[in-house]
Amino acid sequence: MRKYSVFAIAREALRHHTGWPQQWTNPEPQPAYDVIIVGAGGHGLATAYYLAAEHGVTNVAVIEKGWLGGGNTGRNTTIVRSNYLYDESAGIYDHAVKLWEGLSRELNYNVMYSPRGVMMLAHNIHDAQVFKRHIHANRLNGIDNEWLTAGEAKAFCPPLNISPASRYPVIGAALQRRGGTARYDAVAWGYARGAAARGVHILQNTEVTGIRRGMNGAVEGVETSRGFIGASKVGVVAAGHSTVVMDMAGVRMPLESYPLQALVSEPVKPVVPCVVMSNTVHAYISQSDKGELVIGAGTDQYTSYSQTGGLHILQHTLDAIVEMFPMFSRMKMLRSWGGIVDVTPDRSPILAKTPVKGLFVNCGWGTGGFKATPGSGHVFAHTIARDEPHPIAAPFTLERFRTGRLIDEAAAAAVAH
Ligand code: FAD
Ligand code: PYC
Repeated sequence: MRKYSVFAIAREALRHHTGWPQQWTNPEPQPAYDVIIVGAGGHGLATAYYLAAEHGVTNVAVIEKGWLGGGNTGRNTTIVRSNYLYDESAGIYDHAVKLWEGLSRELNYNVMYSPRGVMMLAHNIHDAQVFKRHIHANRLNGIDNEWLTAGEAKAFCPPLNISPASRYPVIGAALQRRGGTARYDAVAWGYARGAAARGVHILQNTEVTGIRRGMNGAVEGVETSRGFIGASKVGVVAAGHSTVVMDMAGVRMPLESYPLQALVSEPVKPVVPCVVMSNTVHAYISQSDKGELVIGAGTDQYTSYSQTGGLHILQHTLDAIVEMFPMFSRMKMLRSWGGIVDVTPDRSPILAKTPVKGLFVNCGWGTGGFKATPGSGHVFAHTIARDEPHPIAAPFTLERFRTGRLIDEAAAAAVAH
């Protein structure tokens, strides 16, 4: 015979006769989380970290369809710089550089931020004029950037070929000394560890397949490959797939997704002391702490969700690298890979509230969002926690594509698209 405790009998009697306490008789469906972040890339994890660390919002889940940091965060060439043209961009990208400077200490995790200098090569008069305009604009915003002659560029990066006989001769360069590189996976893991230590849940191998909205239109949570998970706020940080995820809530995004590729060489002793970029020949190079030359390409010319990209793009990139650095012509390439970047019409990000109550979006970083990771997470966390844009995020709205108040950074994006 089944036995009942005295307490259970008393509880049932109370419930039967009085309906008290409420939660036994009439359970209110409570959202499981205050905030769900879709996407455990650097931006999503940084957002979760700052929600917990700066806003005390710890009932947060980061939901990732693959493994954390396995998207663009784990596929990029890690160039960090803030030499963009417009004041709005200076605001967000230099906010990020300032956070990079103290990030290893903040996270107690070595993110290997290395301000070794980013040098952008000018190959013709137009390049020189564009870069000088950027230098002046940057300085007005308190951001370091300086003009180098071709000889000074070579002194800063000795393997650079500045022969006037080359097909695209180097006639000068813009140098941001505070620019540099950081370690991609350390950034993801550092933010993940910091967020998890404050109570954030990170659910990997869990794909968001739908965004549920209630009768009043507000967000109620997300459908996933493991079932429904409730939340009163959802932040979509799913680079490359932002249109797909936002479509689940009925919000159309002004984005196109393109493959973008990179490759690394066999490791060699230190030879490239800085980051060198050329928008004109579409290639950029640095050297990792393991000794590999890290080389990046332009985007493919067609939209795609393929994490590979055309072989001819890599071929073109290597032609360009060999032209700038003939001494690398016999080096062997070790591996190549691609990521999917989502690009807005003005090549600036969207960091915003949306027309759907409780739904926020952080996307459109295109080919250049790694550098922004700490700044983006920092201001996006503020936007979600306070339900109003952080002043630095305020210009990066969805509405600008309707009003025409664009932030056109195509010339500063650095990669052909
Ligand atoms: P991601 O790291 O891509 O994270 C988004 C996550 O969302 C992914 O992990 C994905 O799996 C997940 N996701 C998507 N859909 C779903 C779903 N339905 N459910 C759950 N999870 C989902 N930027 C620079 O600043 N400097 C560079 O040098 C640079 N070089 C680059 C080189 C290459 C080859 C590439 C591809 C990109 C480069 N970038 C660079 C751009 C930079 O990598 C990205 O802008 C940045 O990493 C975006 O970070 P994220 O956290 O937003 O996205
Ligand atoms: O934004 O600096 C950049 C960059 C370099 C390569 C890809 N993006």
